[in-house]
Amino acid sequence: MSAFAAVTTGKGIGAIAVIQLFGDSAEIIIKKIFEPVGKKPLVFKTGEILLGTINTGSETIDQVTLGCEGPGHFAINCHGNPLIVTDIMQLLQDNGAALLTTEEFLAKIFSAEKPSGQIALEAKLALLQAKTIQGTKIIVKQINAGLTKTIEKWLRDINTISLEQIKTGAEQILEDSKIAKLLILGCKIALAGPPNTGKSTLLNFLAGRQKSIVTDIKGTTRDWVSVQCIIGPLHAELIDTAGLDEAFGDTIEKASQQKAFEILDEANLVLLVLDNSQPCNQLDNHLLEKITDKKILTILNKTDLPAKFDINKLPENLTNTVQISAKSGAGIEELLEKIQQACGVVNFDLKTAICFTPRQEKLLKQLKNTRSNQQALSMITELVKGPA
Ligand SMILES: Nc1nc2c(ncn2[C@@H]2O[C@H](COP(=O)(O)OP(=O)(O)OP(=O)(O)O)[C@@H](O)[C@H]2O)c(=O)[nH]1
Ligand SMILES: [Mg+2]
Repeated sequence: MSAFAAVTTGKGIGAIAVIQLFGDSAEIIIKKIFEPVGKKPLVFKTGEILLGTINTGSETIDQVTLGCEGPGHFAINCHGNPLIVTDIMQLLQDNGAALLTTEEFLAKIFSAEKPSGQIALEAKLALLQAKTIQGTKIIVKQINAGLTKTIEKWLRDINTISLEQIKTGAEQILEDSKIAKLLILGCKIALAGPPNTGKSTLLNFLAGRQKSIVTDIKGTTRDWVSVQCIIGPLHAELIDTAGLDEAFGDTIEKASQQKAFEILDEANLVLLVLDNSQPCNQLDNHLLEKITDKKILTILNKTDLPAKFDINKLPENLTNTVQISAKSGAGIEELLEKIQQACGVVNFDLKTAICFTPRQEKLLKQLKNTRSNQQALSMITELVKGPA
């Protein structure tokens, strides 16, 4: 006999909070702690809502409505004061319920609903984490199309398809998943470059408010500053960093530059902001070395001033450029387009087969390196059914 409980509304103060209880012994627990108004005999019918109180035996904790969600599944709608919620959770635990996080709880409910396979179950859970509507759509498409369809085809054709085809297919899914991940979980975009090029001005323009301090003194930004913004289908965290220049020297500047490099390491895309009104020698070698492996979009800023920058002198990996004036907003539309292109999300087909959990990713990586059809078959089966 077991029961599981979780708070399924958001954390913090609210008018109401919902605590859900599920499992073989859920009904027994509810009978112990819930008293209906009017002391009617307790009969639970799926879909019914009862008004009553939650009691410890010696005292009443709260007046609640109790939703009968299904056999052994209840929703206690209590008042949203976190202290009341904690007391009810404690009472449920004292009566034998295991306390779970929302995700853990939903995983139990979804598995009990017997979804049409492991991928459908994982999709339901992954939907909770998606940052954009586009992201939720991609996940939903994996249930009846996308990943599921590809796997079903592999299984159907397992005797005729070559191992090479399966391996290439797995590789393609892993590649496409990198783009889908940006759409589902959001992306980090770092603004980097030499001091005084207009990184903070650009961040403020994109944020629509004065989030970062702007001055004409080199080294104004020290600590990093970030804002969340929507760029087409992307949920992006834009991060302004300290200007990078080897000539700089005090301890604080070194620390802020170190932090800037750490941010660059984690970024999905680097916006390298250069000053179009200054000559090319502003490019710092140390910075160039640090971003060799990154996706880079080079921004030539301050186009409202006379140009001194020779675009032809840019190294090969920096030639994806866009010209803007962060001060006037000229070129910003093109910049937003180019960010989406650089992230590969323009016209991304939502039905593309992708993986969206670490379990799926691990199995696809194994599949990519598999050496026999037999091994491939067991990996594909595990992918669709979950661990044996
Ligand atoms: N004319 C012109 N000036 C700009 C533009 N963008 C920024 N500036 C000016 O350039 C100076 C530096 O701007 P910031 O945004 O602080 O530059 P930064 O790259 O963040 O500088 P650090 O934090 O020192 O690395 C300020 O005086 C801005 O007003 C632009 O598009 N045109
Ligand atoms: Mg700055």
